Amino acid sequence: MIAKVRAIIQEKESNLCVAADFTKCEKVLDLAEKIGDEICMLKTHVDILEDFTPDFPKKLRALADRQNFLIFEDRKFADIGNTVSLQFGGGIYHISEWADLINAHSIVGEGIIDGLKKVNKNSALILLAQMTPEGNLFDESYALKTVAMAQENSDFVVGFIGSSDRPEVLAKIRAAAGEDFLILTPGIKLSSESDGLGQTYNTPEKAIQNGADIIIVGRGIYESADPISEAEKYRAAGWNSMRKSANE
Ligand code: S5P
Repeated sequence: MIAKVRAIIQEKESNLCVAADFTKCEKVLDLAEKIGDEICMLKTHVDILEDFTPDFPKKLRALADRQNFLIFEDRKFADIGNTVSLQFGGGIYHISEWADLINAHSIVGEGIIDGLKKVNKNSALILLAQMTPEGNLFDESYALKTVAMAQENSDFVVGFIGSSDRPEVLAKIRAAAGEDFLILTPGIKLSSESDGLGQTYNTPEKAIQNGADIIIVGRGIYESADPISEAEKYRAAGWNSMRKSANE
């Protein structure tokens, strides 16, 4: 999966993942179609969709295959192995049928990885090593233990969520993980105002300098009046920063 992600990034010159946090399926699909050529990944929160039907992942899968991007379902699993296996494989969403990437909290220990693996089909797992909100409880020790857990499970875990808001910890995650894992950084905006709900924002340049492989952008793109040209701006900013840091 890591090779696949890196190949898409090179081919499309895009390390941009867009968070399509709409509450209607049609809006997510419409955005995906419009910006599909600009992104390497589309991130979904399937449980915020008010009108979900099994048709949604089918349509999204078709778009992803046609426009060559991956689907990352941001479910943030955080329960015992048995429960997450039911949440991942069953319920009404059947996430294991269609997601290329999923994520989970490491706080509950390795059982969560085993539970997800048990029902896994073709997905790869991202662990949350850090988060972006102000006042979060993720510290350096937690982040580095999360990296160690990933290294023990590298047949399934392919990367981490890392935050540019604590760059010194992110740098240690990068150093410990090496190039064998991907780091995805949310909390990205070209204009870095806050959202009034604790989200912290950094620019694409800063995130890449701090060690991110992939930038995750939500409202900066989908709330803009022209999401296509905004996605192109973020794509170019992320890609140029990546090339610049590769040459340094
Ligand atoms: O620490 C995190 C982890 C994630 S996955 N902080 C985040 O913001 N996210 C997700 O990234 C969040 O759930 C949302 O879907 C996206 C950020 O959205 P934005 O609108 O603030 O760019």
